[in-house]
Amino acid sequence: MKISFCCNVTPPEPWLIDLRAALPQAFVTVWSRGDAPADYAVVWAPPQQFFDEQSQLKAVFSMGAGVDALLKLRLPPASLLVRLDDAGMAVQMAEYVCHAVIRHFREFDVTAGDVQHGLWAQRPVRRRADYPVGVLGLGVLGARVATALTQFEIPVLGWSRSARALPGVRGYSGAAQFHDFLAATRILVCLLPLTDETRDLLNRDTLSRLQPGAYVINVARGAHLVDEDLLALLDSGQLAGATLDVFRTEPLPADHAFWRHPAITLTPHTSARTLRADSVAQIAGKILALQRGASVAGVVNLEQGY
Ligand code: NDP
Ligand code: OXD
Repeated sequence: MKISFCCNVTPPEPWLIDLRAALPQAFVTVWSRGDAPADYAVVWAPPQQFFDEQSQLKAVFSMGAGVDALLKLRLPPASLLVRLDDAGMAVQMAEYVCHAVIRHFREFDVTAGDVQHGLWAQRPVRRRADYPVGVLGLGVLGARVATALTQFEIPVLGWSRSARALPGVRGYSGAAQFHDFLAATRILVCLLPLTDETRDLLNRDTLSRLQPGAYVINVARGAHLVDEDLLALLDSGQLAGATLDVFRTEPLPADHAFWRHPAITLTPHTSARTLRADSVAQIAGKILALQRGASVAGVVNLEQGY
């Protein structure tokens, strides 16, 4: 069995070592032009030429959970596209989002600023019931985040395409319930995949439907959010602030207004990192399952786009 590795954002050698250790029967190489056909590919942001040459792949394994960039390419018609299915990302995402929600709800940034100025000032106590958190997307990551948030006794709502029942989470589904979900949300978390249906979903109209003084946390993809609309709503005071981990252009250009906006906290696409050991274990297990003719989780539905 031959596995081709194609990724130029991380040194390949540690991945090759781990893949070879997990699949000693496999021949694992870094792809170069003109290579012989491989059976499986492990990729992040490959060039189109990779798929044009490797047109007989049985399965393509994404080194991330989001496959929007891969779906812009022409994939081998007969190959499965398999995304990372948690692989250690869900707990990181839960840490990141809970931290952002609590930092905002408890006004820890304001207190830190007061302390820096030598000020002993206790903030008025806020009621949890006044800060319902709405999670867009209740998949592998969104469900973990929503469930983690319930531990803090904050009201938690979730929105997904199909109805999802999670203990302690008020579920909304489909376009018909989207506006009701927004109207009931004060802190909005985006964990949707980027598809034709979800691109630009966080815009002036939808963000204006949130409760007054709402807070936005985008950890999914930059293109979910219309940057100018967020800035306008922050500047008008309709929104209280935002924590952003993902951007339309990454790295975020040095002259982008998000860098300097006082109500925006930003991080460099770091909310849930791909963990090599967990990812290799998951990919190797799935390759063995496919070799046995078994089905695997995380196969992307190409029509839905996630
Ligand atoms: P999943 O595919 O497991 O979950 C997607 C969820 O979104 C599902 O609940 C799905 O509904 C819902 N959904 C999709 N389209 C719609 C729609 N049109 N309307 C309503 N709901 C919709 O994805 P993951 O949880 O694994 O990952 C989510 C995204 O997080 C990734 O696509 C990626 O972009 C991003 N990500 C970001 C990272 C970072 O570091 N910032 C790291 C990893 C991922 P249903 O349940 O009905 O199918
Ligand atoms: C992913 C990501 O999709 O890192 O896994 O954003």
